[in-house]
Amino acid sequence: MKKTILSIFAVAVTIVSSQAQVMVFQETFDDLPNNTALTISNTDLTYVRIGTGGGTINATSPGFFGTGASASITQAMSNASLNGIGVQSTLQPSNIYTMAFNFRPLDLTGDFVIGVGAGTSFTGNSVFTTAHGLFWIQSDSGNLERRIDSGWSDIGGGTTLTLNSNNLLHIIANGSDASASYTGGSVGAGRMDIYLNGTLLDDDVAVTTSGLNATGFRMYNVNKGDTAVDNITLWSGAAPIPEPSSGALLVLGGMALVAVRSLRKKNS
Ligand SMILES: [Ca+2]
Ligand SMILES: [Ca+2]
Repeated sequence: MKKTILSIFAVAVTIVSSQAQVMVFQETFDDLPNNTALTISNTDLTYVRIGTGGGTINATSPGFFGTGASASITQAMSNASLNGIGVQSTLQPSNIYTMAFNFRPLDLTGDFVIGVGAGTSFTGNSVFTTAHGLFWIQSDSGNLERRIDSGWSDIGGGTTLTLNSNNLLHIIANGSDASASYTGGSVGAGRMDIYLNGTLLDDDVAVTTSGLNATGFRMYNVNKGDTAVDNITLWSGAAPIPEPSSGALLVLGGMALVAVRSLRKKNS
């Protein structure tokens, strides 16, 4: 009898973990013509904002990541309010969220900020509210940092991004009160795993706000933290980093692109 109960329990656990991750958002920008301004109509975004300082949030085609277009968020000047994109309050509420996206620093003068969270302050245009982010991460002039209470802490003990380099950030944030597992790892209650280009930089570090049911995301730059982004994907639940084979293909694709570009330069 005991054995039967245990088997049933094992099946139940399997079902729960297999349902744990649900892709709730993906935007590849692929079909947008070069220099098209991103809007909430021609993308799945619900928030596209250019602040008082001007600048552009445009498609770049061919993009920086694969064959389709990518998006570039740029500012005309520093000391201006934010330029950014996101989805407000419409994603499936969950206190465990995974976010993955490609990004490429185009200007390391300022900051590029990424958050997954909830609430009107979270998606407001002024200073963000720490309490409304399940997590906040930023590139502070190229130094990767995560938000802790009222300050920032270095990711991976200090990680410097290179100008015009292609990167893949993958964050698994668990704001629930129980540990969560995914293929290749696990993340404790109130903790997150942060991968850059497939390497685990921070293992089980504190999320910004535990217990928060996230319903949106945003990414923006201030003070000219100009950045190209692509393949923005969010899952409710803990989603594993892609298989090494597809990751390797991505890197190989990037290298091929660089090779073609340098070849073009030589030939021109
Ligand atoms: Ca794309
Ligand atoms: Ca972990």
